[in-house]
Amino acid sequence: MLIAAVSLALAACGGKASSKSATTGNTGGNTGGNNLVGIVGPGFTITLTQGGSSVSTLKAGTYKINVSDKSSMHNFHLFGPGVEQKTDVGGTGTFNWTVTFKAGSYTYQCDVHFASGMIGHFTVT
Ligand SMILES: [Cu+2]
Repeated sequence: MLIAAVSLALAACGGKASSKSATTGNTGGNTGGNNLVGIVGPGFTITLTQGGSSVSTLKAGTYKINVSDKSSMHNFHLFGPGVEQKTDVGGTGTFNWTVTFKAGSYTYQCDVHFASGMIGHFTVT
């Protein structure tokens, strides 16, 4: 009886969480809200995603960014109005940044290889 009730509760929760995830683009692994994921390396790639999709526009506000720097020859550098955050080129690791975006244009890049295409842009409105 108790087990059945718990299973029902879990099933109800699961359904709710997945429908919320679909509408907000939440990555699910974080606490919810404005969560972004930045990854650079191990190859010559750099990405910034929200809910698995590349970020092209965002609403102004405060965001949490989980950054994974997977290469000691690249870095993840995010900059724009009021924001200046970067990892070390020679280092690796995962980092949690909290940033506040204002209306304007933002860039994320590898400082060594942006001219080779390791660069992305998005607009905050
Ligand atoms: Cu690089």
